[in-house]
Amino acid sequence: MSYFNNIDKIKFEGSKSTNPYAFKFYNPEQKIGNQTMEEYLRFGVAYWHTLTMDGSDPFGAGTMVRPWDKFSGMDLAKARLEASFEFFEKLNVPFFCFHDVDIAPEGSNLRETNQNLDTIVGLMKDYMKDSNTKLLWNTANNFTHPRFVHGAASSNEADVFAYSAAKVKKGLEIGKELGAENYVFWGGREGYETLLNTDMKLEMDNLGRFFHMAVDYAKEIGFDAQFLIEPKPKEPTTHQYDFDVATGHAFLQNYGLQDHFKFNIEANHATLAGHTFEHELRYARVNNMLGSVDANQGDPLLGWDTDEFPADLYSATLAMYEVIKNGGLGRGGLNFDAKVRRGSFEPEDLFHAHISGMDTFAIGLKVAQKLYDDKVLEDIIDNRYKSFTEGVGLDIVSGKTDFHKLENHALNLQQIKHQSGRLEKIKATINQYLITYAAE
Ligand code: XUL
Ligand code: CO
Repeated sequence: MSYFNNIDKIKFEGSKSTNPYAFKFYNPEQKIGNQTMEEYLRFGVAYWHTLTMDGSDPFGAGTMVRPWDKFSGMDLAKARLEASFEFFEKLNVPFFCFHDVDIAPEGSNLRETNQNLDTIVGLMKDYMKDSNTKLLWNTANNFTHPRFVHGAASSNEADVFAYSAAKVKKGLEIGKELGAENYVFWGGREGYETLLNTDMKLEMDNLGRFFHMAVDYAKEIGFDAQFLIEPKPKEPTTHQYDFDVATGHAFLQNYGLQDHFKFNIEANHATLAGHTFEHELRYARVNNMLGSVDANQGDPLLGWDTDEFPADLYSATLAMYEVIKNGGLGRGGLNFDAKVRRGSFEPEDLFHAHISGMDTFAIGLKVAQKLYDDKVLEDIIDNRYKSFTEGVGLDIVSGKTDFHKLENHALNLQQIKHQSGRLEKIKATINQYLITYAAE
């Protein structure tokens, strides 16, 4: 059966095309540096937003009109699965991602839930045989069900810790079965609401134990995916243990886990943490911890995790600059953890949203590559820090000085010479590159 029968395969038609069902900037075969756009961008569809969720928000019911609405239970799961591969194929997208509960309904107990998962995963494997779309990552939803009311691996209830472990164990088995490139841990309820009833030390220690057990089990079954922590500062909990990349990095180091994980960085989570997207990417990159990206954007006027499709060219350019400097995303990719607005309820909006997101990041990639090739930011930064390449600066960075010598240097200074940061000039250059190279 066809779910999107009025839409054909989306092709690249160039920046002048007026066809809404065409890529204007994303040309999968175009070489950027030494990789094709498809290889560089590694786009993924988020199953939950595109196939599963219905557009409900804390104030209103679902609005989405979907061709699979008439089904329920396992029939609904099967219909969504069939629709998903039609969607991936028509969008020509290389990857997808899912939580366990996105693809199969929970049963009345864990055994039944696992049986449902087995059925769908078996079918999914068959679809994947005839498809170019691969699994970027899967994960366990350990936050929606009421059993996770006090957390999952950081719950006060040991039974919930065990239940969460069982779900991740199953997730790792599924990831192996489907050849997932990565496995994601987003600690939706791994945090706390109030310290008044919370043993913070035990919760964090347990979370550390949980991650070690996951690493051990993946090794035991020979699942070699890259493990990713997805930081988020709040929502649903008030305080989350993986607040941002820096906090997550410190956590991993505290618990001896830093060699087993990288980060999956989401733009909207960065904003919620009071950072820019590029800050989080840079922090991860310079610490060799950049693994993958959840490409979306927030609404600064609302301030919550609105998970909008990315359309901000400036932000996408600065994000892709970090990806290029990282030498690409390796086994990671750009997963659209993004949903169409509640008012964009027709199935065709799913295509418009993804086309727009893919074109946005294609422009970001092209412009960032040109900035990189022309060493626009490199030259500015090299020049700005040149005091550390000679004299006292070189002594500082090569560890050849101490407070005595530095005091002596400072006492003998006649005058400190500053140079302008030239921020306005830099921004004008970035605008010039955006306008000039977006469509090349
Ligand atoms: C929630 C979020 C999740 C993770 C996977 O804000 O981003 O969907 O990406 O659990
Ligand atoms: Co996400």
